[in-house]
Amino acid sequence: MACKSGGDLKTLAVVVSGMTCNHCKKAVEDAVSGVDGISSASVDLNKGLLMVVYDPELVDFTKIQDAVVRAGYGARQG
Ligand SMILES: [Cu+2]
Repeated sequence: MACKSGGDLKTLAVVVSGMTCNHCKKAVEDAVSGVDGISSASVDLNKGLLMVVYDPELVDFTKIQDAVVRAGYGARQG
């Protein structure tokens, strides 16, 4: 491929702890969405799961985890 942008995006499931309501859901989604290389972040509040679509050349799990922790929640790889 000649074009380097729009590379292979990956999907990651992150188990997020400490979320109790839609405010928490939005706080986590907003925090992770703001990280460079994140294409989309959506929380399933019932499952306590964050689904992240990301560019592995720009961001890794540690950076995603940092964003979740800064927002006040816990994160581990699911
Ligand atoms: Cu909440």
